[in-house]
Amino acid sequence: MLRRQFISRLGMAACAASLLVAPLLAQSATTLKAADVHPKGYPNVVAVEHLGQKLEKATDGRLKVRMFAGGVLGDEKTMIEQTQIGAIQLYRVSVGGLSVVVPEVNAFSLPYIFRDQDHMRKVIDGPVGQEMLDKITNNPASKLVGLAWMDSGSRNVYAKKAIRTPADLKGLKIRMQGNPLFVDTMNAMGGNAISMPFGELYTALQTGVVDGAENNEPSYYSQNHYTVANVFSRTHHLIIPEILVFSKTAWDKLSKEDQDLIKKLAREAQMEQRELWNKSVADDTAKLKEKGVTFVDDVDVKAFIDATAPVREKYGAPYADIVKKIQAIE
Ligand code: BDP
Repeated sequence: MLRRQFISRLGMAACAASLLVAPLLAQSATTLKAADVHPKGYPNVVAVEHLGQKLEKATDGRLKVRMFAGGVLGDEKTMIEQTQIGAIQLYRVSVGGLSVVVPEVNAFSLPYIFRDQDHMRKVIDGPVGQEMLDKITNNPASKLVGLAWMDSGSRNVYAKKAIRTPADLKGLKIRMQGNPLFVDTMNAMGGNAISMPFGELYTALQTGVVDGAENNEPSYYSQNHYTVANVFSRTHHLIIPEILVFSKTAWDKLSKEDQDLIKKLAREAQMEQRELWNKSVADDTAKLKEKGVTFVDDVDVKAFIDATAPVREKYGAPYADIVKKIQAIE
């Protein structure tokens, strides 16, 4: 009797447990978590959401993507780590932040390495871009699969005053992404670099912890930085693309067919994001002008190119072969 009661209780408990666990398992088996520091509506976020919708349709709902936008899962560094351990499956990251994990990507983060945005696009769309994605995937320490590229325009300095020459940056504390290459770049440009996470920058600008920062128009607009630093000087010192990566742990659990499908949709997202990007830069620039932001176009770019030559040399030297290939692309 006692034994029967015990078994039936055990059965009930197991049943209750399976009711609890089954949906969780089903959910984690089919719902891929995607993350971004940018908010909903930002081109990268929209492109990944569309990828998710296509994936859901192509697999009859077997694979879905749930987007966690706006940095709700942490800053870039934390989210890279979460992707490596498989807590996030799909992550869009700036190559600037990825060099901690795959040092070679620094070749794409050198100041003035790309002649202009078109040059950068040709590189990422072609064999050199694919080679870099493969380097990410094949590096066992990365624990990431390099899926596709995204555009991030060019980065420009913004502060409360115009920056036309290296002398204009003298004495200004400028926030950079947390990568020694960027810190050296800003110091070579004439400013005093301070690195901090993206999410902390608005307050830092507001409270005067930093005097300025640098980024593209959509980031400057969507983060409201223009309200606290309203002069945007087109220094174009960095044209760093962004990467869509997949957690290797999660990737290895997918079938070859699903992997191929995700790769194909990621390449489509790369092309779609570019269109969204172009529109966003144009729209955001117009809105920023309406809000009274000053755009400085007569920047002495040559002076900044010359000033950063030692940085290109120092950080480019270990990847001279990649640098040569980039430069050879017309
Ligand atoms: C934006 C990138 C984002 C970076 C951010 C930054 O899209 O990935 O986190 O810059 O400056 O342009 O940290």
